[in-house]
Amino acid sequence: MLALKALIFDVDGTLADTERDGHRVAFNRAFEEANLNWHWSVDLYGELLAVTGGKERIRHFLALHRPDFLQEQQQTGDLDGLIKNLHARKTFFYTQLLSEGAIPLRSGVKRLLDEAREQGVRLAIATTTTPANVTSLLESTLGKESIDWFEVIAAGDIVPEKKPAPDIYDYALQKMNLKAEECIAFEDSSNGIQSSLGANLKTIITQNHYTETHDFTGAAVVLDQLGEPDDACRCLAGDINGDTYVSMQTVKTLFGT
Ligand code: XBP
Ligand code: MG
Repeated sequence: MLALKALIFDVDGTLADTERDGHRVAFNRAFEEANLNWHWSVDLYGELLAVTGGKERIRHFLALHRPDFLQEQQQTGDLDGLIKNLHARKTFFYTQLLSEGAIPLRSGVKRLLDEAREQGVRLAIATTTTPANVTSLLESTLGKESIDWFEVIAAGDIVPEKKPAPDIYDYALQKMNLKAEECIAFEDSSNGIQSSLGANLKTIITQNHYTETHDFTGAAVVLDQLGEPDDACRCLAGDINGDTYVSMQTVKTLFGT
């Protein structure tokens, strides 16, 4: 059995609850600024999350909810250009929200990162979001120097296929020169776990409001959060041997089972 060498984290929904009050709000600001009468409510956004990637999500929205607009743009407009510009503005609004401190890390994330670093366990990120969003989140929650805590930040369009394809995890593993059997992934969604399992990674799930009905078959454990000594986690599938929060010891025990 190989030793645990690295933790690989998803970002949105896993490190922080970014979707409802971050990405969603930023998309709406970009739509408003462009005088488009599109508004993504909390419920609608939950449905649109079926598709990963912001540009892909806008296209998915148009196909489902503005088919005439989509058709017209495809025939006579510059759909790719429109989506690219809207998405660039959305990234601007999102990183602005983060820099204002709008989104905190989830319970237990900072503690577990600190513990892993103390133990010399390597860290990486594998996400579909835009690279600028990751650095912005890390800087606003953990400080500028935290970017260097992560050996690889695999993000966005760097791979041909976004999650649920395994490409982004395969890319991170390749960059770290590690085997999947030496790492463990942290995810929050069914697209995320399909991606990590597709890369043969053992996966710990911390679900959230948007993902509580997702299928997490194959997860090492499904929790409501990593938790803290004074903020216990709940086990929703599998178990962590009576632990009340996820420490590196918990991760190592799950990794070995
Ligand atoms: C996250 C995403 C991202 C964000 C938006 O999924 O799907 O698209 O919602 O970011 P995961 P961008 O947590 O599975 O990586 O607009 O930058 O794509
Ligand atoms: Mg996620």
